[in-house]
Amino acid sequence: MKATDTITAPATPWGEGGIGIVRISGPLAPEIARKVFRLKDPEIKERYLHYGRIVDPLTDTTIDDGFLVYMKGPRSYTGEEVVELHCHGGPLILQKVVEVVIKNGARLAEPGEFTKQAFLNGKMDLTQAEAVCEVIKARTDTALRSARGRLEGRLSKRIHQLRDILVEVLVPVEAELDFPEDGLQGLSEERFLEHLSTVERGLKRLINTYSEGAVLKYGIKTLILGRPNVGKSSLLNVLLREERAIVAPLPGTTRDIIEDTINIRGLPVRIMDTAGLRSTDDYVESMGVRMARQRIEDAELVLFVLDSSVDDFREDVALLQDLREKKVIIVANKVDLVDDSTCGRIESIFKGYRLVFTSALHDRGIERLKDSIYTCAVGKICSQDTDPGEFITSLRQKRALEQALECVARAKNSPIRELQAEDIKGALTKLSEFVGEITTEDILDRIFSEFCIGK
Ligand SMILES: Nc1nc2c(ncn2[C@@H]2O[C@H](COP(=O)(O)OP(=O)(O)OP(=O)(O)O)[C@@H](O)[C@H]2O)c(=O)[nH]1
Ligand SMILES: [Mg+2]
Repeated sequence: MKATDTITAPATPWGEGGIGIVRISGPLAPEIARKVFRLKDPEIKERYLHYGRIVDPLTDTTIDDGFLVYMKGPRSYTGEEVVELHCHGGPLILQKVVEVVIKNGARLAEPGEFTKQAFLNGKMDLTQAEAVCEVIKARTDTALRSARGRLEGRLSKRIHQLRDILVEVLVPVEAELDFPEDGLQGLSEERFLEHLSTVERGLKRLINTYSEGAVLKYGIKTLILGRPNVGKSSLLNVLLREERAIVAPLPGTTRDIIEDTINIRGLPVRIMDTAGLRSTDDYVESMGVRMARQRIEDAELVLFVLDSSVDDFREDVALLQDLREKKVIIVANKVDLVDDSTCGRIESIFKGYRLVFTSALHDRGIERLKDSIYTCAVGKICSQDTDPGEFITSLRQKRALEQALECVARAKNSPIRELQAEDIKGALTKLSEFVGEITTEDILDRIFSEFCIGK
């Protein structure tokens, strides 16, 4: 992207709504606004809501009436000259407004390009830019709190703290390299190692937040699998607290994949009910079974449901063989129909598995199942004192921190000062990459292409 480009896109979703906003950002924004917006006021004022008409200046036809707001750069979201045109929220209107803005000098923004401008203009660092998308996509309170924290810069602050410690130790190390006779001026060897250990611990702690951060961001893809009639759809309904899927006493009821999202202790869980696994002559049902099997590879967690009241679990055991690579929770359903000794037998048959007894019909064991899903997804229950605003959420972030950690560990153990200095500098570089002070076009493209148009 050239810094001089003026870009435009609808900032509100395509669809029908009371208001639709088209954003223009770049040096030509005020000039384009003057061409396409007829206002009653004598001139465009900064941060003032002007009423007027959006027109095609070539034909002088009115496209819509609405408001114009001008935010003078750098005091704008992107740091550039920004104009917003607020019109009626119809897809055709938005399309026409964008077209006329483009005809008068702007180009269509790429996904995430407004935020990319903001990043390039120093309005936010890279972790904050990534958090913009996460705030928009958050589906649970915890996910939102986590993303808001990063947007406010809490994760970046933590990284800067670690970096400050590294700089503090690098200065005397470099001084010693220049003046070996003076040693590590003002810093004992123990303090030096202590500082490096503090950074090491801080990095490890952040790296460990990835499993929680990533599931908060993406949700966890959970597949309900099992033989026909074991109560898979009943389980989906009781987890969702609504009659989402048809439940019937006949095997082979569910054919399509039924998907929804539930909030389990703040975790967004994307849950899919599937057709009962069996070989069948029914054409449609067999398609459903095939679809269910195809989803296995993609699933991050499988709730394998079985009917506790049957005598023979050999088929369940066989089906579980295909799930060896997966995180599995065995849901022994219909526990209302069996006694304790049967439960014991089931426990011994499925020893080594995570197992929860439920009755979807009588709403029993469901809270325990939720706990089990939560622990399985994030590895542990989120403790009260961890701040989700400091969670890392992307592999990019995780890699940078792991590489920084390797450097710090090497520096701690290296007997040679020169190498220690190099490793400390290496760790500093990785932390700079983390917050985006050092970056490449390639990385930026990858990050911002995840955004939607207009952000
Ligand atoms: N007693 C008892 N019956 C249950 C329980 N859960 C489900 N059922 C009953 O079992 C039957 C099948 O339930 P579904 O939820 O349709 O089972 P499914 O696994 O989705 O079945 P398919 O879609 O055919 O594979 C229904 O009659 C349910 O009412 C339970 O916990 N206890
Ligand atoms: Mg079903």
